[in-house]
Amino acid sequence: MFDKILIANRGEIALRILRACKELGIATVAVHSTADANAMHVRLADESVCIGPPPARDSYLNIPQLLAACEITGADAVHPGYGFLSENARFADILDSHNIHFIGPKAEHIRVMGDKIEAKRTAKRLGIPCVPGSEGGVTDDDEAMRVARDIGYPVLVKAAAGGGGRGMKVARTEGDLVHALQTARTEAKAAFGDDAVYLEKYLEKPRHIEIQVLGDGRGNAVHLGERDCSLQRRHQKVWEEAASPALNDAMREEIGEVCAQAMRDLGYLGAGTIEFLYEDGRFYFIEMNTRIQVEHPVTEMITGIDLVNEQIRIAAGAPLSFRQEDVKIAGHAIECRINAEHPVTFRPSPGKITYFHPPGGLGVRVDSAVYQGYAIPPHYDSLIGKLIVHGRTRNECLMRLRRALDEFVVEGVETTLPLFRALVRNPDIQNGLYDIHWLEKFLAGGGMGDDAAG
Ligand code: MV4
Repeated sequence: MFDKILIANRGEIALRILRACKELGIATVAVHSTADANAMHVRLADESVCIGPPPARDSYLNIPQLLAACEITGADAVHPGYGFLSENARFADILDSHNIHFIGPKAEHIRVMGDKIEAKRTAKRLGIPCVPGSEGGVTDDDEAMRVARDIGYPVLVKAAAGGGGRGMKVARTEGDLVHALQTARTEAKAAFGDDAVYLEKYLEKPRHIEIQVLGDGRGNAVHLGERDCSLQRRHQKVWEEAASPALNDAMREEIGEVCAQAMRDLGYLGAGTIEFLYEDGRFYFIEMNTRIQVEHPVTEMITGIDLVNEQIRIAAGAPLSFRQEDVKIAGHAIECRINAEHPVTFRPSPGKITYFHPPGGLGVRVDSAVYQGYAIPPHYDSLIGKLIVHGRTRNECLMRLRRALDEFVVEGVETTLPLFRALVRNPDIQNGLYDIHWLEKFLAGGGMGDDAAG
């Protein structure tokens, strides 16, 4: 096992990783920018190193500084959390060349999944169902038109280097397609330095359902069920839940086993998420994430499995601590991402938290790195914390969530708490009747009512 882990992240995920390390008896190193000198992850770690000025590219993304911090402290492994360097294959390679363990998948798998065309090719080869579309990238317009005619309009042009919704264009007619290809290529080149694009059938009203997997890198892999992340705004997840209101046990087992078998065949190591669009009873692979995700607690709450603990143990060469047949899904969990943003305009609201009272009680978990008197810096994402609630049934979970949201008090900054108080009382949400467009329509249609006045 590792002796000392450097946590190359900040905020609530840095705390989440610290907690897992402490429970494994592993010493911890926090790194921080000058803007984060008073951050909770710095206070709770055994040691800390300042790695640069506030902009992430100069601190949390600064590889030479992170290597120096490992060298100074003698850390033998790095946990990247999510965002920042978590899906940077070069970082994994560089750490390896310095004999420092990267707590994450093999660099080759990070690289393959980072290229959306390669990811889809790999998924298809492994027997994972994919959205109908071009075999690999499309280079000329005639070829694109042939593919589009074949799969039928509407089609979606996606950037190979994209992901998370960046660089996508819908084409509803042949005329649209030529234009969509042109703009998608230009935008992809400007944004990612890679103008490769591919074509997919555009699904009109899918849900976003993702499967959590864990592999030991030696052909053992399991799935931990799904998370429904359909409630998003501008490709930012807002509310995540497990189980998906759209699936039954048989469907879960079927898609889960396809994913677990694919990860066995790939020799996948670590935690991963296989993202699908789900429409009319069918799953369509879109992307794979090779990191721990923000919404991982939802899976932890329904399985009782500590995903970060597993990540650390697997990276140190240990086998998985359980088998597929040991995984039992119990009850329902919902996560709300509470941001320091205006609940209607979503304008970021950094600043000092003058009062902070998180909810508690049975089935309530708050993953947060803020405290009363803490000043949220303007340089990073606006996540204040995640409220995760568990119940024996979805209805119990909703009632408990309503109670927990009403208990939660944050003063000094604007928060998205009022949005969640409206969502938990909404009939569509209560009935689980939503797709990936539901939240944007709710917000555009004045779903927040009088709160729109501010
Ligand atoms: C799609 C799609 C419809 N059809 N692909 C957006 C983010 C990226 N991960 C994939 N995305 C989509 N891909 C096909 N073939 C619709 C979306 C999409 C979306 C997906 C998940 C959650 C929210 C979304 C919001 C808009 C579009």
